[in-house]
Amino acid sequence: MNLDWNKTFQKILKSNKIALATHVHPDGDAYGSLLGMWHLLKNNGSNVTAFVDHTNHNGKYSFLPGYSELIEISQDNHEMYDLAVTLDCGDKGRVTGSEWLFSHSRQVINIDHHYSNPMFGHENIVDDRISSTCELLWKLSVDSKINISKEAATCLFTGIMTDTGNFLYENTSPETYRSTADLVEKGADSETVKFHLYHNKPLANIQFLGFLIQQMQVLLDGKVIILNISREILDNYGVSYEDLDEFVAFARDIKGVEVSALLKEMKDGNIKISLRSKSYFDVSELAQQFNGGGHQRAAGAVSPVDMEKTREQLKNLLEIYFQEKYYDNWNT
Ligand SMILES: [Mn+2]
Repeated sequence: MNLDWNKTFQKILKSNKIALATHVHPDGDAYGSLLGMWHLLKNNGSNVTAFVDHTNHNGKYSFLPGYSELIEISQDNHEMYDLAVTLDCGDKGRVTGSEWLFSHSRQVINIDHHYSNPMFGHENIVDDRISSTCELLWKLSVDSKINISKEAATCLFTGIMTDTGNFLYENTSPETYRSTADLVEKGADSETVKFHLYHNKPLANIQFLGFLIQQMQVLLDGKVIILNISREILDNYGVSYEDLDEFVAFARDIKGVEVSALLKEMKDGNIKISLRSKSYFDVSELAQQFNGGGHQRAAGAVSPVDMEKTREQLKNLLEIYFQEKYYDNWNT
């Protein structure tokens, strides 16, 4: 671990009034790192507030300890913070209440693991080789010898589980397993996490999955699957935004598929693109073609043109990538 990062982490521990935030449409690593950091700082005696935007959220992560203490971001809040820490945010625009947060804090520290992170903080602890922001927080805590409470451990454990796809993805290193073992030893409530994330799926989601499977488009000799979801369909099934991740992962897991894409019509008419790949395709590069970003195996972007045009652009780009960059992988 970079020595400067430990210094930066010490600086957070010594700061007076701290605001924490994560990205919009938070996932398990976002909530896990936000609440994990909140518990670490509370235990350290810091004055800390964790901010969220719960709009369009179904409370999938409301079992996490400290969830009810999260504060909704509000433009009416005129407090100034000595320090803001952003967690798991791949760029400044993805930070919840980004403008408000940057104008109400004297300094911003960016803690993240996205490969395309442009280092938007005054100081940055960004390691794209690590599985999750939660694993990074675990490492920073262990190196600075601060106490990890069982509440903090449960939160960090959750982010590691979700960002590694339960240790299936190649971002899972020996250190990832060590961090998880250590968190369980420190009291992480793995049973509760497993129940809420994997054994408690809403029936509507499974029915929706049935619909998606019926209408999925198999392209490029079965190497690619595209799923598209109109606003109307999503409303009809009552499936929430944060649950869509598992559907795109489901399509990627099919034999022979390298890339899966989910195109979702948003309220403003733009199309949200979620991309996943299995073993060699760098989908963050593909997402960048749509001004998005992410990781090599999971990335996303927003397209300003309609569903039909977005799908055509995506199809054409995929074809070019497979013919040029990934030609050698074609028959594998
Ligand atoms: Mn993450």
